[in-house]
Amino acid sequence: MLQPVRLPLASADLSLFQNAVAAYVATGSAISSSTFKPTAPLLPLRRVPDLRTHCHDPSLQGIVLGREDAVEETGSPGHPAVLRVTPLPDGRMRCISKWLQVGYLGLVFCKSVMDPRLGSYSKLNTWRPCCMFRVSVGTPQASNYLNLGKTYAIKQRSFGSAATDIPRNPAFSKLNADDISYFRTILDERNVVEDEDRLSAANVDWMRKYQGSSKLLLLPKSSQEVSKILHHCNSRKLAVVPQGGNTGLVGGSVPVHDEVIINLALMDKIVSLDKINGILVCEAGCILENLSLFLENEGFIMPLDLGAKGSCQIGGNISTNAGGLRFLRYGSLHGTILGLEVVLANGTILDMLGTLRKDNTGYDLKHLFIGSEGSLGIVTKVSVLTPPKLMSTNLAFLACKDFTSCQKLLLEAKRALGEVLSAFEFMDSHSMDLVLSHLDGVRTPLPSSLYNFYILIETTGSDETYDKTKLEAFLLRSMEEGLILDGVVAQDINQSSSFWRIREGISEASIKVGAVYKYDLSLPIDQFYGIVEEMRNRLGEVAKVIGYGHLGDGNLHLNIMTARYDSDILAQIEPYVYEWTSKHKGSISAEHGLGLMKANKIHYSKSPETVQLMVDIKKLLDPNRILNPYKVLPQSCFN
Ligand code: FAD
Ligand code: 2HG
Ligand code: ZN
Repeated sequence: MLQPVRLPLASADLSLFQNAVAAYVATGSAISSSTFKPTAPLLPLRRVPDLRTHCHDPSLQGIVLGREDAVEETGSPGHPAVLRVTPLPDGRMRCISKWLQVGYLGLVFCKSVMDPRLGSYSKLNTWRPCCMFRVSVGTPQASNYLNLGKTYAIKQRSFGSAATDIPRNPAFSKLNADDISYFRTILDERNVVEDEDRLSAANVDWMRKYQGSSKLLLLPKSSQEVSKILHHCNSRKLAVVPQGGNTGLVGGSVPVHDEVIINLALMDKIVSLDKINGILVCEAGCILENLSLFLENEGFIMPLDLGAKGSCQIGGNISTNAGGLRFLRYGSLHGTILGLEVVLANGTILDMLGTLRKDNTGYDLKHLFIGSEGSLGIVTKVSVLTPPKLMSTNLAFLACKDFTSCQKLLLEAKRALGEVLSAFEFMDSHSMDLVLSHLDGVRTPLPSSLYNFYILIETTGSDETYDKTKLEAFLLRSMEEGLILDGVVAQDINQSSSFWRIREGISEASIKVGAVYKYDLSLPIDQFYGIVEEMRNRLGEVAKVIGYGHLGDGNLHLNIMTARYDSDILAQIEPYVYEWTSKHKGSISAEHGLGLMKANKIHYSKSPETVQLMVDIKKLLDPNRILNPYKVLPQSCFN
């Protein structure tokens, strides 16, 4: 059993934090009073679930938190950081990052302090904030720790990014001083960001695979501000990239060239909750996990949950039509999003923010924006139908001998568990090994490397005894039939978090190996695992190939990891993987979208006539094509 370490955050800690900030500011280094307000009220610690999964190692020396308010001020909007740090004997800190991003402000809590003269540690009775830092890339000078007056480096791993050779569209203007002056008249000055560190964070994606060179990040606070920005950009033909939490996996959320980045992190207000019907209205920059926590207090849940919940924004979720872990039970966002407010390329604010379950008056235009990846408009407000929170949840972690057993188990689970089945997630033993070897503190409830496939089955219902009995009877029967070889049911919330941590940690582990090629395929269930085996045979020793995903939705995540990005390896993977998917009547994007990565591959999943209609819609809504250029649709369609 994992033993969480509890971190009390007393008000004294908070004032120490403020003192540390003030001291840091006094050194005159990268953080200045214009980029960070030491007197800003600090929010109560909110990421308890993450702390729980990160703090089970009793030898842990410290925790770094990118505080939401600090993060907002330091240029990584929407990316709270939860990092583990262990001091090394020479006084440097080793960081095991979860969301380490350039531009983060971090705070280290320690139970021991290093005496710089003796080079040893004295133990403290309580956790206390001992230093803070700001993450930037490269040299030690650029990456600062303030710890008892010393500066330390954070080593960031870098494997280079994937090459993209898309020429800049010459029809776009270049940003000039007048544009910046204009933006300063419509936004708060500090929300017109030219700071290099903050821009480097916003220019690179979560995988550090796609990188742009934008010179401007805008942080609007209202739909009217978004409208004024777009109106100006459209009349000046300045290209823009809408950005949410920047957790997208297809290169859609970062510029390709010098597009202006519009990040909605400051539009994070909850507008209303209809407590009878469970209809939530909020701004698009709300972080998914914050919405979940808010709703859970009110007796509801978000119909959507995914591993990036601590950073992704609901506007980003809608724009990618994210699937995630609850899709099996609550379905697509096309069903649960009741209304949207969207700002069009020319600045028009389109009010489609209905809160009705049924409304058949004309074309339901909101659907155009769900999954359009910022290419048709910027989503600014959202109305979501949220299901009631049910009190009884069970989670089983199971091992299966072969893929056929997994497949049969899914069918049986649907039949036997019916309405209480809420997730059916799948991973192969290679995925499990990857997590165990790259993420600290993750432990498997079942012997690893003994089985080939693992399944997580979750049930959610309203009657604890009934639900448990139902699940146990199903598990027993499946074991007798040989569909399950081994399994364990979580006994408490800590155990379920640790089971979920394995499945949700696969993405995080995949970017630690080196370069990663990610494919997110919808496939008929009988073909689901075939491509993983084929790729493994095809690539041999040069790559690690893993398969996992939302088996209950027919959605495979095929991840291929190599030491570095390499065009020869890519040529062995693509177009093979797309051709295979198309041949088996699958889709080349089940849930992550096309972004930059697959804009030219759309024809593997859509007919020429369908693509042409999409191009016509794009031309109608965004005639200057300023919104997220080079993404989603092939450039050749516009020539
Ligand atoms: P971003 O990454 O910032 O943007 C994504 C796209 O949406 C871009 O094209 C951007 O231009 C556009 N966009 C963002 N905000 C707006 C807006 N307000 N208006 C218009 N366009 C906008 N995805 C899944 O579907 N299921 C999963 O289970 C899942 N798990 C993940 C786990 C991890 C660890 C990670 C890193 C990613 C995962 N993803 C998953 C992918 C990603 O989190 C989702 O695509 C998410 O919905 C993106 O939200 P975001 O706010 O980070 O958007
Ligand atoms: C998941 O289901 C996400 O874990 C991410 O969709 C998949 O990283 C990936 O390839
Ligand atoms: Zn997924």
